Amino acid sequence: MSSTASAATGPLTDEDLVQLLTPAGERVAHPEYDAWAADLDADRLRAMYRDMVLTRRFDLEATSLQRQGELGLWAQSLGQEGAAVGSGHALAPQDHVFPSYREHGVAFVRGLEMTDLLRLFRGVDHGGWDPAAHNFHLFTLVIGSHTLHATGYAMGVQRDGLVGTGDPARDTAVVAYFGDGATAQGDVNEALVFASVNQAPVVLFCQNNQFAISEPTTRQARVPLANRAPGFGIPSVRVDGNDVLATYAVTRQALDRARSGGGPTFVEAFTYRMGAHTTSDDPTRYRTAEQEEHWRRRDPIDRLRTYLERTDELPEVFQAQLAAEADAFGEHVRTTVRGMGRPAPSTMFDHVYATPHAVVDAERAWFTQYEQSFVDDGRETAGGHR
Ligand SMILES: Cc1ncc(C[n+]2csc(CCOP(=O)(O)OP(=O)(O)O)c2C)c(N)n1
Ligand SMILES: [Mg+2]
Repeated sequence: MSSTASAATGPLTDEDLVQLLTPAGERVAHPEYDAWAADLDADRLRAMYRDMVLTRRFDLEATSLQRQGELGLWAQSLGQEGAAVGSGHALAPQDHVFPSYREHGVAFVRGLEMTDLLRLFRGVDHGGWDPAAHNFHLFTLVIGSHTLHATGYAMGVQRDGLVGTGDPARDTAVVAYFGDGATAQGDVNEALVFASVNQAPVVLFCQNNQFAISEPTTRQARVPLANRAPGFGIPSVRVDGNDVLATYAVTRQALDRARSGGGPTFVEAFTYRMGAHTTSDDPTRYRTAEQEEHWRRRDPIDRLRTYLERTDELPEVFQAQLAAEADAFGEHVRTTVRGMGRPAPSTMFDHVYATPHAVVDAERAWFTQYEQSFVDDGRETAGGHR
């Protein structure tokens, strides 16, 4: 891959990455994956461009809302929109997604009400939406644990006879998204064992954004992360995650294999977390401005925009409409979040379990008493903690 060739070796090498679009926005041929991107006409590419732009707008609004005290925390997906939107577009309606906490672009493509994602980060509920509404399961913050849930779910799909029937509306795949750091967790390795021996219809999609908080991928592996999968008997592929076309093509092939009964695939989407780990993190403490600039020049949105401009497929009217749509969307996000209010702290006990639970009841009773210790004659005491 000469166009982005770097001196990096080991887990950061870019020599074997599947790429269909160079950082300069040039379409390059690929003997295997061109066929998997052949259905991407100009309309579809503009739709992908729109999804990336609106995902980024959502992400930036959420970051601002955290800074204004409206959210407790936010995990940005800045720079990873290509990997999320490309893979999201490859999904069929009946496929199931098990995200970690940075898959905002996949949520957008699946059609979620995006402000629902922010309820968890505002602390107004435990992070719930109906997973069955869009086959998009809940965000998982316990690193890697959901790869087991996804693999188990895929084994269930298999047992329900929803794999390899040849009916494109019936055959179902499951995809689990996780980070580079997660590949070092026991849970992910156990998921790889179960996925392999059961030939489960699951795509294990690793977003290698080069960091697990401050820990670079070079501290997690000496070889590309995708190299781990063949040891479990799972085929793997490394893709340029900032190339939305290539990510689409690679994921489409992997999902097709899963749905048709060909078993699991491990996809490593090589990308870069352009923002901080979360709003609580300061990446200037552990990486250089030069490195950030290097990756800023590989921005996935710029890359597709350049390609569409080069091919004369991005009319000004489309750009203007998209800018207006992004502004309206931003306004919607801000208004909705501010309208979520601040429920009484005691409501945090309400939906921990579906049925009454002795431990939760005891904690609620203790908390109620504690809260009341700040109240004097029906009025809050001066210096009360609220
Ligand atoms: C089991 C577990 N261990 C540790 C943590 C703390 N933690 C939160 S995010 C994170 C880094 C995860 O890195 P990676 O898997 O690369 O995902 P990324 O945040 O880069 O998307 C860690 C260690 C956690 N949430 N869960
Ligand atoms: Mg990471």
